[in-house]
Amino acid sequence: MSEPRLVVVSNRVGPLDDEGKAGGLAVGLADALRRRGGLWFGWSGDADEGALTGDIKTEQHGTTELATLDLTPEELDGFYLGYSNRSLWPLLHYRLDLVQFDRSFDATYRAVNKRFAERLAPRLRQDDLVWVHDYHFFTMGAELRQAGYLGRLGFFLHIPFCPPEVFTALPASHDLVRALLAYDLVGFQTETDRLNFVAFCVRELGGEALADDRVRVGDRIVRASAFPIGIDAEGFSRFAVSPEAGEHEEMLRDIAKGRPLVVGVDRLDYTKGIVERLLGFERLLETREEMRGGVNLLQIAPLSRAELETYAELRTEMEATAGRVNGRFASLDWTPIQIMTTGFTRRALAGIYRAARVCLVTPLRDGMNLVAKEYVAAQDPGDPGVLLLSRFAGARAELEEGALLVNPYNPDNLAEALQRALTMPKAERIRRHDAMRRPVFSGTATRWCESFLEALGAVPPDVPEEASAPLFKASDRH
Ligand code: GDG
Repeated sequence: MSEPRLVVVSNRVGPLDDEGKAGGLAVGLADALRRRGGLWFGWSGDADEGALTGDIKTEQHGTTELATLDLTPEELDGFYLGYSNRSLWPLLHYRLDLVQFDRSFDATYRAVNKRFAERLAPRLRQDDLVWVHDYHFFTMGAELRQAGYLGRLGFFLHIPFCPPEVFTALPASHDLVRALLAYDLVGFQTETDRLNFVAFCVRELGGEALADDRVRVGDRIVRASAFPIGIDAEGFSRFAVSPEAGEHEEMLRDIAKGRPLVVGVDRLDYTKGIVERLLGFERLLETREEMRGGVNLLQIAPLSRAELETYAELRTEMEATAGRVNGRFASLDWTPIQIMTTGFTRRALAGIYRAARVCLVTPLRDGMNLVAKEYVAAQDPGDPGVLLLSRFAGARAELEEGALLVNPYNPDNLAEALQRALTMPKAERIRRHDAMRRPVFSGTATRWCESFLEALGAVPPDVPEEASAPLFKASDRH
């Protein structure tokens, strides 16, 4: 029997190639779709007044179809910038201080989930595997059920799931988790996130934790498991020895004039702890005179969500902090911190990682953090660099044996770990890198997809055998 068709739903769709400047989610998913084909459905990235009556835009790439819808300008504000990124994103990253609630955001979020589900449903077959991604689409599964889809439905949350004590601050918290229970399988990055979700079901909804990762709420039984996302480690390590990577590596080594390079690579986001890491670097220079003039920090921070005030403020704060530290410590032939807000190709990025003696991955909270894994994959195993990793990154669960774990809120701890990394003997660097290579090269993006889809495929379909025809005969052009 042939494999069931894979249908992926995520806010942004594509790119399918691995060369783009896409964020973590696209990097992982593109791989699965390139391999097995299917349908990838989501937002086009465009806002248009006529979106409510507009056609689905489709593009065929080999065996994969990309299908997208526009948002209206009001939906862009309420669904994407509003509920998704002003309410859910900070909340799930434990940042109650930054959360904004607005009843209109909430209504628009649900309306977009419903509209997208109603447009997708006619294209579904009952034997598909439908895999919905991330916090933009918590209620999509329940809406697909409403629209008549009975087949297998999975959901994966790429960002953390905060403890119930934090999540209940959201006025609609109960409704959102109940909506999640419409999925057959709910996946998280780590065991911590999974347990937070289960605790919500038990304490807030009167549910019960069952064996085999299952949870029961009323008459619904759902499986909730951790599936840590990975990268295409072999592919990325090949990028690191490509000519383009080599040029970047060489250029950085020339500029550094023998000084070790410390690198940070993050979308400019307050969850990534960029300012905190600059303060840790400042503390290093402040307290260890011998480091002055002897180390360079390169922070690559491509802009994201620039329409939101908090992100614009963060950019100002990052630049001001770097400027202040540079003003304080620079000499005629040395500038301690270099900030870049433009992105690089993935090959160039791999070369930059390889040139760096230390990589700073210091999020205040992060679902996984793929940069940590990319850095490991890009190293020369015979002379690798050191990963400084936040204890609050999901990647900690797999990499803590080899990384130097840090508390990003504590500049003294960052400075101490930086000094240790910069002076670490080669044998220890090799041993630590080796301990991280194993999980990075075995827990790949492909493995992540396979294990999620295997678990989803194991859910008994709720549909009769013959029901593999489209759900509705009507065309979806309405
Ligand atoms: C979410 C979760 C989870 C960065 N700068 C450039 C560039 N990047 C790429 C990195 C990496 C990706 O962006 C960032 O991935 P992360 O995992 O670090 O973070 P988020 O974007 O916040 O992703 C996260 C992820 O989803 C997957 O589930 O790990 O916790 O927050 O791949 O390399 N890529 C290029 N140029 C750049 O300048 N080409």
